[in-house]
Amino acid sequence: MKLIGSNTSPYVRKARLVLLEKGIAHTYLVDPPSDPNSEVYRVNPLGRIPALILDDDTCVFDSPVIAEYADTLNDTPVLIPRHDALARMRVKRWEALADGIMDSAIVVRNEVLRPAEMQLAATLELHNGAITRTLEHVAAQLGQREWCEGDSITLADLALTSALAYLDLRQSERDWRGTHPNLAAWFKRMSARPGVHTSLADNK
Ligand SMILES: N[C@@H](CCC(=O)N[C@@H](CS)C(=O)NCC(=O)O)C(=O)O
Repeated sequence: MKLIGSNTSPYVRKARLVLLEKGIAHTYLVDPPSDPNSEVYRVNPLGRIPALILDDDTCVFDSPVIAEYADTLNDTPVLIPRHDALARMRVKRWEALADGIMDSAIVVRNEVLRPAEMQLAATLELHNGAITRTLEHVAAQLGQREWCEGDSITLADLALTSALAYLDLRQSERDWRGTHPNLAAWFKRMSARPGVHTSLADNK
């Protein structure tokens, strides 16, 4: 299978982290939609990455669908609980929080790329506020636990890792480590995992 993406997309990083963590053989191809010849336009009418192209040319998108599909391919490890409906919901809810941080950070990124006189302060405030509140929430939920949910790694950990890596890339002025030392310690532990380490090497 082939994962089409870009190194700066947090949704791509999340999908890639799932494939790497589960040891699923794949080719990772940097082929962003900013290139009008990107293969993504052939396989995903939305023209968005990540897109996972299976060997029979089936295309899987978007990142929650890729994560869910990939998780069914093996049990090493199971990243989304299979049988406990509440635990499953909680993992998916962590993913929604992480994706929400990514969504808001991308809105902020696009806004600050506009000429200063065209930037909407209300938009920046709204989305930076959402990120700040969500970081407070996830830090409180995590506390001193080793994993976001349950007693082993799940999609929740990989999604949050990707969201925080994106803040490092685009909002380096945001001192989330200083504000939330427990998140910083958890992220440091996550970063030592081989798959995370590989994926963070190109977070630039
Ligand atoms: N909800 C989608 C979001 C995907 C997305 O917006 N990807 C961005 C890159 S970060 C993209 O492809 N943007 C190109 C476009 O929208 O034209 C997911 O989780 O996969």
